[in-house]
Parts: sequence; C-alpha cells; structure tokens
Amino acid sequence: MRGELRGSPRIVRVAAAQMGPVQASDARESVVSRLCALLHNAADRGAHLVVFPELALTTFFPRWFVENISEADHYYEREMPSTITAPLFEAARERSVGFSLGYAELTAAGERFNTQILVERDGSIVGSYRKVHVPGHATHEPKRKFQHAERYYFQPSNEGFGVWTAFTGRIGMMICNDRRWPETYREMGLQGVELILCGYNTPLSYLPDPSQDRLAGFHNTLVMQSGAYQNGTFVVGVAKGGCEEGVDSLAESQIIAPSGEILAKTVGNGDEVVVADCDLEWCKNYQNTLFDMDFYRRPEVYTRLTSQRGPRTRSDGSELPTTPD
Ligand code: CDV
Repeated sequence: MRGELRGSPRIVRVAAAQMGPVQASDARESVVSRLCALLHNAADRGAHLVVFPELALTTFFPRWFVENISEADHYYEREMPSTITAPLFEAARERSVGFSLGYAELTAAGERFNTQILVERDGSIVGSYRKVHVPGHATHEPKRKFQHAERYYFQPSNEGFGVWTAFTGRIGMMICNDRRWPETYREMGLQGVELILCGYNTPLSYLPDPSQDRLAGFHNTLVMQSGAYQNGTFVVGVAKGGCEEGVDSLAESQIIAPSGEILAKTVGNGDEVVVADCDLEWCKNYQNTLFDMDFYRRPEVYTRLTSQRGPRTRSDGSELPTTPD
C-alpha cells in the first residue's frame, strides 16, 4: 500500500520498537516471534511504521572474534524474507503496518554487510541500506573485556545514503555509528529527507576511552537531536538495550521532531514500544526557512568535506602524511 495514510494525509504514526537483549542461545524463530509481538503492539496503537533495532535477529556477535569467519555464517541472512523471517512480513501485510529491520547480510558473492531494510504496508521491500560508517576493529584484540570487531565481520558500504519515497514522504535509513557523523544526515538532507530511521547497539562501556561511558545517553540524544534540527527532519533511534551476553547496552530509544524536540522515549531497557505522530509537513518549517539549503549553503567553500578524510595538520602546525584508502 503506497497511498494515503489514515487521518491527515502526511501524519505518519511511527513506533520505535525497542528490544531487550537477544542471547546467543535464542533461536531465530523466537526472536521473530518477539518482533511480531512488538509489531502487533504497535499496530494496536495505530502505527503505520514500526522501527526495529540494528542486528535485530541475533545477538550482537561482533563482541566475539572467530579465527575462521565462516564459523559466524549462521548469524547472517542469505535471503530476505526467508522461511524464518516470513511471519514478520505476513504480520505486516495482515495489519497493514510497514517496518524497518536491521540484520547481518551475506550476499551470494560472499560480501558481508550490516543492513537495514524498509518494508511497506503490503510487505514489499522498498529500500535497503548498508552501513557506511563501520566502527571498531578488524583484528582480535584479546586485551579487551569484549570485542567490537564490526570491521572484521562487515565491509563498509560504498553505496552511500539513499532516500526513498514511501509512507507519503521521503524516508532515509542509517545504522548505529552512522548517527554520530553529520555527513550522514546532510547526505540525506540534500535528498529532502523527512524521516530518518536508525537502529543501534551501543555498549555502555566504550573501551578505547572509558571517560565517555557516563555520557553514552547524552551523546546518543545529542547527535540525533542535532541531526534532526539541522536538517529539518524526524529521526527515530531504536536500541537493542539491556544486558546481552554480559554486556550492558544503552536503551533510550526515541522519536525526535524536526525542531530537535523529543516526542517519545522508552523508559526501560527491554522490549518496549513508544509511538509518536510525525507530521511530515513540520519539516518544511525548517527546510524552507533557517535551513533552506539551496539558498544558504556554500558548497564551494566546503571542498575539504569530500577531498580529505581527516585533518592534515598536527597541533604544532606540521603536516601529516596522507592516509591511504
Ligand atoms: N553498533 C555500533 O555501531 N556501535 C557503535 C560503537 C562505537 C559503540 C556506536 O557508535 O554506538
């Protein structure tokens, strides 16, 4: 269904469907049942679109390193929908509710991506996004309490940030670490995005710099509220929170308006649904005034944004060597 929404033509009732932990021993079928229960809960509350977390079907397996990556193949999806995930697509069709879902993707060519899809209310996949900013490390770091080996398990996508016309608006996706980078939002802002969907798994303990631990919740809202306001778009951030395999992760799923205000936020760190009515017309208040990009932006003076990756100068003024691609 790609027609008008119930009620006002451009008000999308969005549900942030937060999940509590998924343990390694949890069968995929039981996780899909949990997702279906969350979707039905959202549908009962009149939602048009349900947003699930990053890597929603499995535990956050990059916390473990395996020498032979094929030992981790069972964490990846080779097709979507599959026999196991089909009930979620059927529930969506039956309730006429769309959804966005994050999962590990293993392509026929053997490529591994951290992926999120957008599914319309008729169960059809309208968009697929593969994570661009892949954090963590690519080799085993045995000194860590737990690994964050996303750069071993996933290749960074070169496809960039798509924006799809669906749910009567312009919908974009980003995954977890992407939300910390302003380029993510701007790439979509320049395509007229009105609603950005983001799943995340954010451990509360950031091993490279523990001084950031107490700020995990603050940084989460800081980046998503700024990205929303500076691009005049709704942002929906959805966590897989709670204690998963001994690692505590941030919850605090939230729906943010183009004004930067938080419209809804979860209170616990388990399976929980919060909803908000997102009037996509609200985006125009920002996109046609203060952030009228076509009128005010100065791309001719932003050349460094695409010509270099990081700073070229040290604090003493000396030049750094160029980082190879
Ligand atoms: N899954 C993630 O991308 N997690 C990252 C790490 C760095 C904690 C995040 O930005 O939240």
